Amino acid sequence: MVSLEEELELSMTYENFEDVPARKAASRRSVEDFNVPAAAPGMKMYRLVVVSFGLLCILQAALNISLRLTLYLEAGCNNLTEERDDLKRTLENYVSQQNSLTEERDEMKRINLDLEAGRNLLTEENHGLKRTLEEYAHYLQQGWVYFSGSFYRISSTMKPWQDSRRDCQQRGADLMIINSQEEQDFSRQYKNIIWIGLMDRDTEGEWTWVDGTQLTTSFWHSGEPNNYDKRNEDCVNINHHDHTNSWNDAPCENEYFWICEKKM
Ligand code: MMA
Ligand code: CA
Repeated sequence: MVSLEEELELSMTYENFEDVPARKAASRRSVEDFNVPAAAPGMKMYRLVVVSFGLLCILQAALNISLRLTLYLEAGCNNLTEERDDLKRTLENYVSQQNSLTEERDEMKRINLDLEAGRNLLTEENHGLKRTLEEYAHYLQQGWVYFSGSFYRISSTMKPWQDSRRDCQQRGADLMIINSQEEQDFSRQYKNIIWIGLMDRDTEGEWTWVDGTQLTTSFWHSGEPNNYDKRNEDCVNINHHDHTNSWNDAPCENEYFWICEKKM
């Protein structure tokens, strides 16, 4: 900006180079023009006010923009936070759902294993029952008589005790072992003298069943066992069918009928 004094000075400088009368007139005019001392400070103030106002406007606009930007960003941020929390919840739900599914699957696996084991047991049992059934069918077809868990067969020929036993063994059985009053009564229905699976051949006086067990409940006829007439009577038969106590000891070489038992 050029001050008034400077302008005057410039005008005076021009006078040296240009047309002097014209310069003089201009200089006079200039002095007249600037001869209003009250107008300069007002103008300054005016300009200052305008500039200040402008600056204030710019500041206000900047403040508005920054405020709006802040609000906008804050709203966006809140939205994102909500969205993130939503996603977190969804993820947690998925995780817990997956955990419960995993547990369910493991439980199913255990149940499946149990069921498989159960099925295997049943299959085994089924095979066992099949074999038993086939055995029952077999002995019934061969004419054996079923009584209280065993099949029995009376021979149609007579043999010594040892040969009788061998015959039973060849049929998958052995000579009869009597364990109860019921079995004893059952054995008395056959009216011939019949060998049973009892003897004291190994140790005299120590009566042993063919399965290796010692005699406990006995049904000796009165006076027996007696090794009659100092004979070696080491094998036992059912002799006195009309008595509950029907057993007699006799020489093993004697030939009698015999009764086989197949325990089922
Ligand atoms: C028969 C024989 C013996 C038995 C007596 C009992 C004669 O012999 O069976 O073993 O002890 O009878 O009288
Ligand atoms: Ca005897």
